[in-house]
Amino acid sequence: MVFLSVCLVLPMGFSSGESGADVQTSPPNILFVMSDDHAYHQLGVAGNPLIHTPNLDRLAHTGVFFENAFCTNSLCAPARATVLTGCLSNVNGISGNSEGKGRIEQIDPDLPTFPMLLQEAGYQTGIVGKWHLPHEPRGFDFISILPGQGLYMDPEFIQGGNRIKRDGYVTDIITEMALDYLSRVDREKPFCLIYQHKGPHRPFTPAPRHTDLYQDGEIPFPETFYDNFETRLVAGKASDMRLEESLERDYADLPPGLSDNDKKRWIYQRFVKDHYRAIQSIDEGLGRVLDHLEEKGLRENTLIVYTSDNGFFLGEYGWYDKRFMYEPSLRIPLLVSFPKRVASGQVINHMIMNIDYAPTILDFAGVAIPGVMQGESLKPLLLGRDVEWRDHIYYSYYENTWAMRAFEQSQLSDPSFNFFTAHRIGPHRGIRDDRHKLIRYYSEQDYWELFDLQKDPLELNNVYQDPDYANVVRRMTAQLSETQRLYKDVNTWEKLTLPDYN
Ligand SMILES: [Ca+2]
Repeated sequence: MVFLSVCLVLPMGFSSGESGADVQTSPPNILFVMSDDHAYHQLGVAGNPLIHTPNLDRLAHTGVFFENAFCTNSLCAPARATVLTGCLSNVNGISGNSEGKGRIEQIDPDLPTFPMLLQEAGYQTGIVGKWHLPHEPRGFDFISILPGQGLYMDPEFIQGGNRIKRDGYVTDIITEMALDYLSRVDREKPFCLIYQHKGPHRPFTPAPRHTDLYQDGEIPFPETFYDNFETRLVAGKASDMRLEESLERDYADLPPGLSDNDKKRWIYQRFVKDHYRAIQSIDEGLGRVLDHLEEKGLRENTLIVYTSDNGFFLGEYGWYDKRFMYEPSLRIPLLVSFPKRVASGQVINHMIMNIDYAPTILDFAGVAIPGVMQGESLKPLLLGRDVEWRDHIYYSYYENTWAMRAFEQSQLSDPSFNFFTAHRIGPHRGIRDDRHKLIRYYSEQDYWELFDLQKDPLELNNVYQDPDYANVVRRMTAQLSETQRLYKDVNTWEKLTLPDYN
């Protein structure tokens, strides 16, 4: 494989780039925890006064809370591939969610992933929980994963080539698997455990013990709940994102006879509360895992990362789901704790992308970061060093590109084909700095948006045509082109192949 020639494994006992008092005595253990569709602001530490996340907050307080972490393609499978490879979708090969849709996609088998490299470096490696990629996990000694999306109650897991049904609630079972793995690790070798939840993904099912949480009172409605999309044409067309149009069928107990507005408000309350409730089990599970690591004396030398694959709209713009480059979908929670090396209680506001995780983990493990990885190690930031850092982040969403192209070329005989209509959101890409965000919907008659995040943090007012912003548009358009070249995200439209409809 290509990457073997570039994979330089440093001897165990020394970490890269360290000297003097910084020298490590043993490589760290890695615990990578990822939930599915956990929005950034659903954290106590992010300032949410309603949600109860004592253990996520505990992780932040014993480590670092990143205020500006972003995904690069807000969708489940692409985000997972990006996390593993440190590469954007256009490089790693996973551009959309593909299971059951007739597409054959996999992570480019020549690309290294951080678990593969850690395994080669002598780590014991395991993955439990959600995987959601169309091929078997590579680089793990132990695998127990949900098939596809998996089920919330009494789910099956794929383990050792067999399907094993487990009784109970999926988040609790995945936590038990993580605890079991941790109790069995060989203490003579470092471990890397990838511990990934299905929750709080749709259908947002809480554990039975949590169904009454947040029962009293009303979740405040977002300021943008009744957005009319006056200056955002593509967003205005995205009817599948609307709560009342997409989630009605999820709730058999929706009271009959409600007006459209009351229905929208009822669905909002129910779905947001269920989302919060599903996070409760994730938080409880994390608490048990942290307790276990502390009891076993493993906490100090374990690098723990908590994140979500993508952000989520929780009623903003009257929407659920993700996909768009707007803040609720773009921004992700990111907590990092490593007591032995990283000072606790830090808040870091540098702009982070999910391509940075793999390089960071390898860097702390003392394993050379392959040149093909597109992210940057966060290690200097975590160690409090003064470093040059990127001043903008990049985003590129692809799903449905092939379907839209096929439709335009009249190759789809049935325009109501399910995959085409579901979440019909055009591919788009853009950049965001600390003040502005530029988005290009390149298949929608080349439609552009510019937001002034300082004056308009809710992104309601597209100022792309405003003469006052002409210089910003000029500068950021050039910067977008440069960034596309940097990340090799050019001509993607042509690279995508059409599915076989027969
Ligand atoms: Ca997701």
